[in-house]
Amino acid sequence: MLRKILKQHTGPLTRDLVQEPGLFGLGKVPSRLKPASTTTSVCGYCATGCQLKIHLDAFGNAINLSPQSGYPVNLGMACPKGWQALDPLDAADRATTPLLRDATGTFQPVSWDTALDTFVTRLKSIKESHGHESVAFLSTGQIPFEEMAFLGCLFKFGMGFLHCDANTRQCMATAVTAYKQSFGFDAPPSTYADFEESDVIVLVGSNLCIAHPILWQRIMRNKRSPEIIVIDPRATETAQAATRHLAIRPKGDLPLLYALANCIIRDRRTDGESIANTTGFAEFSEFVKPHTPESVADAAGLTPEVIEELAAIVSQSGKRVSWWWTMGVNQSHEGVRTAQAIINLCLITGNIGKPGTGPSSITGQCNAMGSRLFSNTTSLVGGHDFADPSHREKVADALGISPDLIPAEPSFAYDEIFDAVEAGKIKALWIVATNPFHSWINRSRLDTLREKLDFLVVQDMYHSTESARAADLILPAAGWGEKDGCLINSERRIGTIKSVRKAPGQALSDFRIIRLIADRWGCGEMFSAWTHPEAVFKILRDLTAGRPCDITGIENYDQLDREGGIQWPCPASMKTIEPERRLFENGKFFTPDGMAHIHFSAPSPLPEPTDPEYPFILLTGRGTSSQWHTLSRTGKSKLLAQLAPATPYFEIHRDDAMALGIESNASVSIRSRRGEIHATAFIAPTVQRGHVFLPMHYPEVNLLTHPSFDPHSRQPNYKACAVALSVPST
Ligand SMILES: Nc1nc2c(c(=O)[nH]1)N[C@H]1C(S)=C(S)[C@@H](COP(=O)(O)OP(=O)(O)OC[C@H]3O[C@@H](n4cnc5c(=O)[nH]c(N)nc54)[C@H](O)[C@@H]3O)O[C@H]1N2
Ligand SMILES: Nc1nc2c(c(=O)[nH]1)N[C@H]1C(S)=C(S)[C@@H](COP(=O)(O)OP(=O)(O)OC[C@H]3O[C@@H](n4cnc5c(=O)[nH]c(N)nc54)[C@H](O)[C@@H]3O)O[C@H]1N2
Ligand code: SF4
Ligand SMILES: [Mo]
Repeated sequence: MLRKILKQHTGPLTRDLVQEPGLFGLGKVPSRLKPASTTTSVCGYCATGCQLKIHLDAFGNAINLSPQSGYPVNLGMACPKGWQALDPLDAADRATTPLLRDATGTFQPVSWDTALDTFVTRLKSIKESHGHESVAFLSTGQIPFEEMAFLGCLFKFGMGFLHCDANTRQCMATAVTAYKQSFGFDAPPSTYADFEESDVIVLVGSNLCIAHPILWQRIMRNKRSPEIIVIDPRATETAQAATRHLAIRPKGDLPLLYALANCIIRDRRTDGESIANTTGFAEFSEFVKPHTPESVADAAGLTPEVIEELAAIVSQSGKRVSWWWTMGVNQSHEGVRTAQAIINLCLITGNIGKPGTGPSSITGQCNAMGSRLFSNTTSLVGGHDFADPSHREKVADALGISPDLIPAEPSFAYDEIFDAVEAGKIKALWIVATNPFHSWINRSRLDTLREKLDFLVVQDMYHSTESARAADLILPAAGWGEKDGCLINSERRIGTIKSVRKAPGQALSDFRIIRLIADRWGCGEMFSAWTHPEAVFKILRDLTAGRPCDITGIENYDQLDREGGIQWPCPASMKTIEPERRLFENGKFFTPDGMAHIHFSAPSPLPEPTDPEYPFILLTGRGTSSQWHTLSRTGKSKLLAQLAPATPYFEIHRDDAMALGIESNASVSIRSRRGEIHATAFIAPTVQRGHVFLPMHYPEVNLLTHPSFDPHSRQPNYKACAVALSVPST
C-alpha cells in the first residue's frame, strides 16, 4: 500500500528516496557504488554552521568525519559535538517503527499504513468536531528548511489549520521581533569575519566558549588585539577568557544599556551620519536622560565608574565596535527592548554596516535562521507577512493555490497554544523535532495539559524522549546524516546537509513523512511539485524574489557546496558572490521609510524577585560544549558522556554554601514555587552570592522555572526566577 502511494504521488525515485533504502528494503542503489570517498555536510547542532567532511565507505555510508578545512565558517575546526555527530545515529533507542498506544496505554509497533490512517482519521475528526483552530503543531529549528516549509505549508494551506509554533520561540523570537521592529525585516547584519575585524567585541548574555566554541576561535584569530567584554552575571568560561567581565545583576542589562546611551549622547560621542538614517533619536535622547550611571548602578549591579568606562570604550572614535548577544538577552521578560537597546547603541555610534561592527544576535540551533524565513509559522513562507494581502497573493500565485487558503490572521504563540489546550480549544498537538516535555518553561504544566489533549503525535528520532513517552502516536524520523536539505547559520549562510547513512528500520525523513501525510490527507496534488528536498529548495528560492532575503541567484545544492555556502541575500542580479557579506552598508534599512527605528521603553522589575522564602536567583543555560539541550542526541555518545556529569549539578558561591552548611558534592534540594528537585553542589568561583546556576540539559531544571514572557516576542524568561536551597536531613 505504502509503495503504491509513493508511486502515485512522488513520481520517479528521487535523490531523497534513493537514500532511504529502508523504505523499499533495497539497500543502496548500484549507481552509488563507488570507491571510498568523502562528501560534506553542515553540522546539525548549533547555528555556527561548521562544515564537516564525511568519510564514506564504498557503499556511500558514513564511517567517520572530520572538520572541513576550506569552509569559511569553521576553517578546519569543530567542537566535540561535531566530531561525534555520527554517534547518536546508532543509539539503541532510535524509533524504528511507528508506535501507537493501545487501549491499555502500551505502545504497540504498527505499520506506516496504520500510523498514517490513525493520524489522518483522528485529526480530521477533531477538525470536523472542533474547527480549524483545534489542532496545532510545535516544531523546530533543527531540520532542513525544505522540511520546515513543507510542514508549515501543508498544515496551513493543505490541512487548513492555523496554530503552529516552534522551539525557536524558546530561543530567538526576541531577536526576530527586535530586528523586525528596528530594521523592518528579521535581518542579523554581521558576518563572522566581523569577529576578526573588531577592535572592541561586546558579548551580552552569550557564553561562546561553551555554546559556540568555534565562534570563540574566530575571535581568537582577531589580530587587532581587541578588547573583549563579557556582560554576564556569571564568570563563565567566556568571561574568564575575556579582557573584561562585567558581572551584571540578572536583568540589569536594560538599565545599563540606557545609561551607556545617556553617557554617549551627553558627551557627544555619537555619529551624526548614522543617526541621520534613524527615526526616534530626539525622543530617545530625552528618554535616556534620567538613566544616569548613578541611577542605574544598583539595578545593574555595577559601579557608576565602570559604566562610564564602558560607555567610553564602546564609543571610541575610529574604533570598530561589534555587539553580539544570545540567550542572556533573548530569554527575558524584557528581551526585545534589551536587544533593541543594543541595536540603538550601534545605530547612534555608527557601528553598523561596516567591517568589525554590528548588533548581531548569535542564533542557537543549526537551522533557527531557516525557520525564521521558511517555516510558515510566524512569518509567511519566504520572508513574507501573513497580514499583507499582496504577500498572500504573491505566495499563492507562486505555489499555484488560491489566496483564500492563506490565513491573514496570526497563529497563537507557543505559550498561547498551551493556554488554548488548557481552555479546551486545542485538542490535538503534533510535535516535530523538539522535546517540550523537557525544555518548556515550568514544564510540569504539560503533564496536566496532556490529560486535556485528545491526541498527541510526536515525530522524533528516538522513542525515549520525555515528549515521545507522553505521545499517543510516535512517528519514527530519520535524523541529521540520514537526509538531504539546507540549513542557514547565524551569519545568514545557507549550506547543505547530506544523507550519508541509512535510517534505521522504517524511520523516514521528516520530508517523506510530511509527503505521505499530505497524500493521505487528500491534498497531495497541491504539493505535486514538492517531490524531494532540492525541488522544494528551488520553489522556496523563487518565492524569495524581491524580498530582503532574496536568494534567486542560487542555482542548486551543488553551487552551495562549491561556493562554501552562500549568505542571503543573493538575488539573481548579483554578479559576484563574495564569501563574506554584511547588511546595511548603504545605510538603508528594510522599513518603508528606509530608516532604522529606535525603540525603547522603561525597564520593568523582575517577574519573580527573591524574597525571604525564596532568597536565591536561579540562572539556567548551557553547561558544557559536549552536551546538547535535552540530551536526546549527545547523551547517546559514550565519548561525550564522559565530558560532563550525568546527573544534575548546580553552581553556588562559596560563602552561600558555607552559610547554608552545603559541602562540595552534597545533594541539595532546590525549590521554587513550582517544584522541587535535587542536585549536586558544585562550589564554584563562577556565580555571585545569592545566585545559583543549573545547566538546562537535565530534565529537572524546568520543573523550577517561572512562566513569564516578553510581551513583544512571547519568548520565555528562562534565565531568572526565585528559589530556596536546603540540605535534606539524612
Ligand atoms: N554545547 C551546547 N551548545 C549550544 C547549545 C547546547 O545545548 N549545548 N544550544 C544552542 C542553542 S539552541 C542556543 S539558543 C545557544 C545559547 O547560547 P548562550 O546564550 O550563549 O547560552 P546560555 O548558557 O543559555 O546563556 C548565556 C548566558 O546568559 C547568561 N545570563 C543569564 N541571565 C542573564 C542576564 O540577565 N543578563 C546577561 N547579560 N546574561 C545573562 C548566563 O549566565 C549564560 O552564561 O547555544 C547553542 N549552542
Ligand atoms: N531552563 C532552560 N530551558 C531552556 C533553555 C534554557 O536556557 N534554560 N533554552 C531553550 C532553548 S534556547 C532551546 S533552543 C530549547 C531546546 O529545546 P528542545 O527543542 O526541546 O531540545 P532538543 O533536545 O534539541 O530537542 C530536539 C528533539 O528533536 C529530535 N530530533 C533531532 N533531529 C531530528 C530530526 O531530524 N527529525 C525529527 N523528527 N526529530 C529530530 C531530538 O531527538 C529531540 O528529541 O530549550 C529551551 N529550554
Ligand atoms: S560549533 Fe556548532 S556547528 Fe560547529 S561543530 Fe560544534 S556544534 Fe557543530
Ligand atoms: Mo536555542
